[in-house]
Amino acid sequence: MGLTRRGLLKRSAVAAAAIGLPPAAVSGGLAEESEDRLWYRAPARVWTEALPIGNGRIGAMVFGGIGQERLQLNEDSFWAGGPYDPVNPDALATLPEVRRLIFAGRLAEAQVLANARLMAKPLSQMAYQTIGDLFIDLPTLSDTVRDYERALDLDAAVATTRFTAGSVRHERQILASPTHQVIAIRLTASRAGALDCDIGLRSPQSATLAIADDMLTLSGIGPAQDGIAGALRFVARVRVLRDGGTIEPRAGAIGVRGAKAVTILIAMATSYRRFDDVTGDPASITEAQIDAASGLGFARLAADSAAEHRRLYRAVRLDLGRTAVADLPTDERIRTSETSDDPALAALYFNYGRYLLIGSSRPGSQAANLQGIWNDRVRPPWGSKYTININTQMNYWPAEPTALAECTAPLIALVRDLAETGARTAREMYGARGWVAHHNTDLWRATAPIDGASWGLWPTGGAWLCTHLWDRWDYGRDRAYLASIYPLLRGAAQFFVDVLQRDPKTGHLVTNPSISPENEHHKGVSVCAGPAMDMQILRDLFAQTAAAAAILGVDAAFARELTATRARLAPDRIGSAGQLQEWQEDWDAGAPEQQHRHVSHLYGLYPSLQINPDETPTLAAAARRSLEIRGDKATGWATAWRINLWARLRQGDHAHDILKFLLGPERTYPNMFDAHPPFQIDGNFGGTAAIAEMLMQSRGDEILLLPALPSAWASGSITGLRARGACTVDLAWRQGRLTGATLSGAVAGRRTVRLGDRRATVRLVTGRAVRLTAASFR
Ligand code: FUC
Repeated sequence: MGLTRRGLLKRSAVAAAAIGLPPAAVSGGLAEESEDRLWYRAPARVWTEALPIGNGRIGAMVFGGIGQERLQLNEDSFWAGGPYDPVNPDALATLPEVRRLIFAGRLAEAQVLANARLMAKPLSQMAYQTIGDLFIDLPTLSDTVRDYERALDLDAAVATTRFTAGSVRHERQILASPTHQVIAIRLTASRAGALDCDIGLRSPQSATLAIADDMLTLSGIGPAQDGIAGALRFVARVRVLRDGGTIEPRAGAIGVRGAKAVTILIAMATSYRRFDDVTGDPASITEAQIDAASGLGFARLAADSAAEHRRLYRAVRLDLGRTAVADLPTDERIRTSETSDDPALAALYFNYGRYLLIGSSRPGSQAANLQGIWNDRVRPPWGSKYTININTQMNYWPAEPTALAECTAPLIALVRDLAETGARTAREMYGARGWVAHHNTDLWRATAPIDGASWGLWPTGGAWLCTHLWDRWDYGRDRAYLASIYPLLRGAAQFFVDVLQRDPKTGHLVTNPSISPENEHHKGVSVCAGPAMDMQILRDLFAQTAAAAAILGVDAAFARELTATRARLAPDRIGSAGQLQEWQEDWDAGAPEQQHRHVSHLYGLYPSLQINPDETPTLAAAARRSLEIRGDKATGWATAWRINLWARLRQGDHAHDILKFLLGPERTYPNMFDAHPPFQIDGNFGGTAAIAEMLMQSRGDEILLLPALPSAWASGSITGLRARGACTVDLAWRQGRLTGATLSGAVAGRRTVRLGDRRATVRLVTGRAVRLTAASFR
């Protein structure tokens, strides 16, 4: 079919030249087409074979059918329910008794009481929704065609479908424009007059469809859930523009006959403005978007959209080498990946992760939820919402190191909202100042504990999110930004200053009540005081808040209070199996699920920098022991977390073994979406972060080059990685050895660069690159 891919990317050669290598070091030749693509020889039969496009806010899953094309459609502010606020009115009065029972060791009783009187009502949160589907029926095409191929070009952010029917070559290009806020579809036929199609919209929502001339308008209202009425109005508009032929209304569709080409534009919006305001006007928003895009033409839409996508996507280039397997269609590569030698598949997974983050989280959009923005259900798994005891955080792990800092804007905006809704939960549930968020939130920014105490009674979700706000500072070093988020850190820290309890057994300060997400220490019992993860998160929160106050020259007394409170938090402990203890007491060995997916107590090793082989080798060894006991294989996201942890322990081959499992067919669907299972996007993002973590790590002013390079990636290069301290790092290696590195900093200063046990001290000067070779290290 002439469709297999040959040679490596031109840009890899350019990247190699930029760090002083001959192009041959990374490239086997020049290619005319992007290597960064997923491609297939048959249409998608199921949703997890379809290909995602997205502009952060709106997106579609493209099936690539022949006689019928299907685009499943999403808009990221379309959720069930409406503004609601679920604090349990009995909680504040019940809290002292729950605390007392926990400190008395009567944990099962405490859990029963917590379930009865602390948890939110309703007990669940609202679910993210699908808008519905666009169908393009092509009645004159049979399903027997030649030279079929569908692909997703990650660099251009375009999904394509191509085939030959009779003597006519058909082609479709589909994109979600970040610049013009429409999904645009271009259908062409190589012979004038050969294109016949009927374009229709269907929705599982309560909605009506209007057809007028060249426009379909679907208007509806979101569903109710758990007694919360559906409050969001939504509109999806489709405009059909043709080159040649005729256009006519048909039953529930717009018919085009005898065209040479057809352009279809889709706009979608809801009435959501804020968690407490649903007065937006989706009818006029979508009308204006469609009108503005209609005059531009597909070529201009595609060029603008690709340029804006590439501004972010091309910031990083990764080459891990290439074998002949890389010529195969993507689904075949995934199917055989656990036994094949396909380093380029890991690079594709990394590129896809960055593509997915750009496509599901951009300034002005909602934060990427459990499925990014891609969901075909009205009752999706776990509501496709924000689980903030790991999953939402993992979505953003690759953002800073892989140069997508801009994509964190929606997460920061989410935390800004939580600081408002969470202030009420802090006050009414805990009688505390500041703000709190438990293990889940949704579009309405609900913050009270849900789902039952063994999942939801965990007060540190918001505090963990705050560490992402700090990381944005640490990677970017923008003081105005730090000033803008400081009140959020302060409020999160304030809450814990008010609610921490003195453990009568040890005298340390601990959270109470809490859990170690979502693990049971005894059969059926999770509630406890001071799980290791809480203590670790609070050490970060207090240190980062105090550091921010010092940098900004504000709140000196509060910063001192935080430093003093931090010193009284219960320390990490090592248990009888040599493991890092998950709880204050050494319950680990008797806990019912030894291989539990969550590895909450290892937060200190990754993503936090508190535990590391240099400064805390004993704790790092204990963390390793815990990791060995937990095992390598888990759900998608939990597998990805383990890879990051092994990378922090600098065990490249072990990390790579687990990565192989993540990329295999049990944890990766044919469309490369992560399989929890079912689909959950966090594994994609955690895997992407892990690949970066294997190649480069940074801590304070230290940068570690190739800290966990596996033997399977003997030669390769990466450009554009970001280290803490506003520094860009390019690297190349051959036969497992560094051949060149380039550091360039936006902030001047000294950096210690490490290669294994050797070090090089580098003085960064703004705007000037520093080049290193293996010989630079002593
Ligand atoms: C947490 C995890 C589950 C799942 C859910 C969305 O509850 O323990 O595995 O990922 O979030």
